[in-house]
This record gives sequence, C-alpha cells and structure tokens, in this order.
Amino acid sequence: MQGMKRPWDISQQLSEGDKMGPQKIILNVDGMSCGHCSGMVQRTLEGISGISNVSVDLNGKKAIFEADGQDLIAKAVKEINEAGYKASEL
Ligand SMILES: [Cu+2]
Repeated sequence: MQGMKRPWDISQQLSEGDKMGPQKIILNVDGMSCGHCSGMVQRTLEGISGISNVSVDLNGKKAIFEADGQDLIAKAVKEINEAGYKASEL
C-alpha cells in the first residue's frame, strides 16, 4: 500500500473547484417589456463564451446565469446594454 498513488487527490480537486467552478450571477435588467425582450437578453448572454445556464426572468427584471470568470460579469452588462436594455449588478 505504501507508495501507492491515491486515485484522486483532495487538494487538487479543491483547487480545481476554486478555479473552474462557474459562479452564479444575477443581474438586474431594466427595459424588458415582453417575451421578445427577455429572449433578446437570453440570446445575448448565450452568445458570450464562458456564460452558461442562462435564464431571464421578465417579470422579476433579472438575468440569471453561470459565468466562468469575474470579467464576464462586466462583459454581460456591456452586451445587454448594447442590445438596448439596462443591466446592472445586484
Ligand atoms: Cu419586448
């Protein structure tokens, strides 16, 4: 048994989880008035690589998604604004 490599390494798993784990983001999105708007915001976010599991809450004026990096939050806000809506961080 001694000298045998463990099949998995806890510390490596933890550091990978820190680095690779997508972060759940919620943005306020103003200016959406119908399903077309929320669909537009949805497609805008889905078009950004590194962003996944997008859902847009039209009535709650929110966009919820997972982002692979902190810099994607600013990018998401910028692209939503360029699409004609008003995004802001909670
Ligand atoms: Cu609309």
